[in-house]
Amino acid sequence: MENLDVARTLTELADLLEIQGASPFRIRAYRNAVNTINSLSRPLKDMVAAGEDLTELPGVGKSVTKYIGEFLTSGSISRLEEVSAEFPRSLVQLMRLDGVGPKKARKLFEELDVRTVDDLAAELEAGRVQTLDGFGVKSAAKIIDAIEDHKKHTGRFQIRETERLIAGLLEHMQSAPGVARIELAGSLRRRKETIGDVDILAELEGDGTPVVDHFVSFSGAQRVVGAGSTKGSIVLHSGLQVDLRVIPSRSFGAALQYFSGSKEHNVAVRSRAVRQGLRVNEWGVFRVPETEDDEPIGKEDGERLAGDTEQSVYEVLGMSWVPPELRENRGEVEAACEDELPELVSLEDIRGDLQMHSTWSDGKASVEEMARSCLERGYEYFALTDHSQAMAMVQGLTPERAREQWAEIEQVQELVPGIRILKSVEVDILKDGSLDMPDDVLEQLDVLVISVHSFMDQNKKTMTDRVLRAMQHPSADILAHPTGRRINRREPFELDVEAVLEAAADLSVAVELNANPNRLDFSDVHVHRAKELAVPVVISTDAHSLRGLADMRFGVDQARRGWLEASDVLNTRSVEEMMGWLGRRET
Ligand code: DGT
Ligand code: CA
Ligand code: CA
Ligand code: ZN
Repeated sequence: MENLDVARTLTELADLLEIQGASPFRIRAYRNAVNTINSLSRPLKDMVAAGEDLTELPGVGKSVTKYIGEFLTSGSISRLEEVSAEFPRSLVQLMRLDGVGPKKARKLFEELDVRTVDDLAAELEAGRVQTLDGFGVKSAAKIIDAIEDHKKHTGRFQIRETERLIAGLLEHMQSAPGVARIELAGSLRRRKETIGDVDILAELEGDGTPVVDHFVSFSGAQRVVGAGSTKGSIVLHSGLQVDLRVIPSRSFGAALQYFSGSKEHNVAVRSRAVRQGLRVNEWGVFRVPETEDDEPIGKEDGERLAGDTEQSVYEVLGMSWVPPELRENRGEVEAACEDELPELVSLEDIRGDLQMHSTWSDGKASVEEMARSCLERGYEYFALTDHSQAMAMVQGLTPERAREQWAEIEQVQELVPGIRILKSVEVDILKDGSLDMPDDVLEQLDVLVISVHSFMDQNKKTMTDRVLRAMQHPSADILAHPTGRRINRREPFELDVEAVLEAAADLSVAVELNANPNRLDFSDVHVHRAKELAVPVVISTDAHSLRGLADMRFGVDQARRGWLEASDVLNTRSVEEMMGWLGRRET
């Protein structure tokens, strides 16, 4: 059992209790415990085995400790079984749909016997949902959209989720017999925002059976899909599939190249090879042998030219080594042939973080804690961007509270002189494109971040006009999470991205690549276009806790997928250069 399985199950319990209408305090307690579990660096099962007292963990009480114990030994929680006798577990999926939530999920279940998302789709189609108290045509339309989104995404896992889900397996594979090394391939190596399945390669000469046996014996495997002498496949409890291939050293580079994909990249590489009289496969690069008749060619027939390393594979084809993030057949094959690949931005290039929240709005840490944590990360500056007052449910800043916060920032700046704290607000772009803060406050900010959080169902023209109007504000610096998408949860809102990027270039407004792996907004394709239009991109974590600051690497990965170099990313600049850019509109 992985910690993530425990967290998932406790979340399910909290969700079902919410549907049942249990005490909000209890539900909150379970969710707090889930947060703690998600940030643990050690497996709970090891902690329990070592006799540690889990109630000493923040947010973990007696009952949660009991549930964890039950789950680790039996794979289920009796309390969850009880509640699910009353409300089926499938209602959890239902309540997570945009526009549904716990109360409506319960109502749908009690009045229409809706148990699953499919049931709900059928009832909507039949027009029965629309007639329920508190639903109506408009909310039905919203739910229909949400179901569509939900269907599109089932089966793909967020990249962070994937990393967490396979952490235990990778550790398990460290003790596989005779393995020289383990590498990740596939979409995970290319750092795609979502992952279909995980591909793992193990380097080994000789018989791979013991390695595959070790792999399929992993305790987190729910079932074994297949097991042979050179490959195996398992499905984890979460439903995530993992494919293992065992590869001899002479072919390891070729296999890594092949299984890293993408398929489109590989096709382009291979057709280039064919024109050179060469053959590339997962075993190596070979000169195509002259054959009599139509004799079939074996996998490793012909003179072996390369294959032990990836570099050797690309080199023999006359190409530079291509960073995995670029392997999508978006021009990287041609660029690699001309030795014109970009020098991609890296995490070490980042010198500041320009979006984060503190306890002044919906963040969990104080200004001082955020400052010290950013300093520890080696940053030269950061912007504190609590929400504005339109976000009432998270205590968004009124003008008065913004000023109070500045006083605190000045105090913290004295306590933590090693890092420059930029005064900022993530100001809501209101329905009509005006900004949720008076100009006299906006003018005094060091940096102004603007973003849409409401009325996301506007049509494309209305939304685009709204965003363009906001960008025209003379204080606007950064357009944050520009499309509002939530990966696997909410589609981007309707927006003319091209028009927004052109305006950004004209108005000298930067666009954000929100590094939170739930968002990654702008996407790789969008930031690539930003680069073409010379629009500066800011990679920001939008952290709501100290831990959230660590999300920067996901943003950098996405930026690399968008071909960005350090010079394309605003927050690779030094504090002096950044202050210069922020003063760009002053004479
Ligand atoms: P995913 O799993 O949907 O997130 O995406 P990938 O790229 O990991 O795809 P996957 O797991 O089906 O295959 C891993 C890599 O193996 C893929 O990126 C390229 C290579 N590959 C698999 N099947 C084929 C194929 O039919 N033709 C070619 N050229 N390459 C393939
Ligand atoms: Ca894959
Ligand atoms: Ca695969
Ligand atoms: Zn936001």
